[in-house]
Amino acid sequence: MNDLYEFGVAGLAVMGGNLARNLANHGFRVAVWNRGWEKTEALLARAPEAGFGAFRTPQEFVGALARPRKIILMVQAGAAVDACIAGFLPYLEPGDIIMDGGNSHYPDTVRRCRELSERGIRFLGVGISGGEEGALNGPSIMPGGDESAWPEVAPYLQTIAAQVDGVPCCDWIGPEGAGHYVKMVHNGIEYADMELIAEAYAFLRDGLKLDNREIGSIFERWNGGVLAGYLMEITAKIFRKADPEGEGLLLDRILDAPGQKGTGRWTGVAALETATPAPTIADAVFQRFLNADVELRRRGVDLLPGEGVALPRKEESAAAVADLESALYAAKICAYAQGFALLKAAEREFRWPLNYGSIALLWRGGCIIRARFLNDINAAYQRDPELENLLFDEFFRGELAANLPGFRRCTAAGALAGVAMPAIAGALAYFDSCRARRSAGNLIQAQRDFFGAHRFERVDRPRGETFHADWM
Ligand code: NBP
Repeated sequence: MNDLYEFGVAGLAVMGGNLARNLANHGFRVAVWNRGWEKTEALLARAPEAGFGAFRTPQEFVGALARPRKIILMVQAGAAVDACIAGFLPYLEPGDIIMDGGNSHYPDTVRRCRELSERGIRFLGVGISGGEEGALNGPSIMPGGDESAWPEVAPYLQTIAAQVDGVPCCDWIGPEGAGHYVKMVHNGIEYADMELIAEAYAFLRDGLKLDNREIGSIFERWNGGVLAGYLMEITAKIFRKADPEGEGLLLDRILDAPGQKGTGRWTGVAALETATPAPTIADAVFQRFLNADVELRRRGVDLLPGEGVALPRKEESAAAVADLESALYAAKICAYAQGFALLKAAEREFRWPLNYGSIALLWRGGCIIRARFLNDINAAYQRDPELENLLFDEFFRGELAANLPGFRRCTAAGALAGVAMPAIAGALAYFDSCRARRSAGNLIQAQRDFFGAHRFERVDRPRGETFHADWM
């Protein structure tokens, strides 16, 4: 049995290849397989020291693994995952473990968990964040599914994960699709974080008319404070990257048409499906669509009016920049509050018990949204594991109170200057909606009852008792 491999990696593109190397770097004996041989060959050439066992067929690959077999799939989400499972199944035995480390949509993971458990195979949906660099040096790992498999794979996954303060950024999330759901929400928050930073850039560039050097040093300074995190750090670096093909900054030569692969959209859909307000995350997705429509915007420049009101001159812009920092921080708190509300919705909807504080901890390292601020979120859930909304935590209430004047002034300034800042403005509206003693929902109810006899509740009667008025 000694010549058998202890862990199998299937799918050797950037993520799988690097994850396999990460495992080998930690001393694990790893077998690898890829549908086509080219990627296997390239990996063997790139990492001869890893001692991989490389196999050409699913049968040889599965046969080379010690039982219970532990195989992580690192292939394209969707049909490729089902194809791999179908290819391995004839050679697997009850008790074997398949992990899907790709960005699979959580309903697919729920389905695969159920289908495979009928065959006695233990399936895990394992969210992995951190891109190719994270896969090699320590990603954030979010495993969910058949919990009986967790003690057997934990020594591998927790060893290769990022470590922060001696704690691995990998812990058990919950049943069935919980791991991939949490990864999806991570990506939704990532969309929001990126959009908020991009809106700050737009405000500095188009509202305050600062130049790239000035904007870069502002991001650099912010990365030393409450906004510190990986995205802020790489943003500051982007402002130092010269165009290798000519004069000036590379950023100025990049077409302003953002792409997306769909996980942000899934988060927006999950918010709609679970009736969870997540406007900042949804705005981030919508804004990518709108910005990607370069042709529409080109026509809009000619057709639409809208000269903004000039903001303070450059020399007097320090106060506006301070307000922007407040707005960015407060909006970020709102975006994370929405993300954690989505996790709470999953707990309700799917009966997946989730540990919010632990989820915040495993996002502290390895992943794209890693930031100092996640320690504060963990502390909030330590204070109250059942916290209804992150905004209600005492620490965050204090932070919001301190930053609210700047948040409001900056949002107003952006609107006056004609700079589109939907995520920042939407976050402020979310905040104000969460604190509205009396919303405008009474008028909506009146309208609904007027045109559709949908009935309404009265403030002076018990909840649940409904009324209809003769509006004419
Ligand atoms: P890709 O998502 O580009 O997928 C390529 C891999 O899928 C290749 O190994 C390819 O094999 C394999 N594959 C395909 Br396509 N169809 C297959 C099939 N029918 N049967 C078996 N294998 C098939 O790879 P990646 O960028 O390394 O990402 C892997 C997973 O990790 C994805 O789910 C991705 O969303 C996720 N992820 C990626 C990142 C990132 O930064 N790239 C970050 C986090 C998560 P072939 O060589 O034979 O074509």
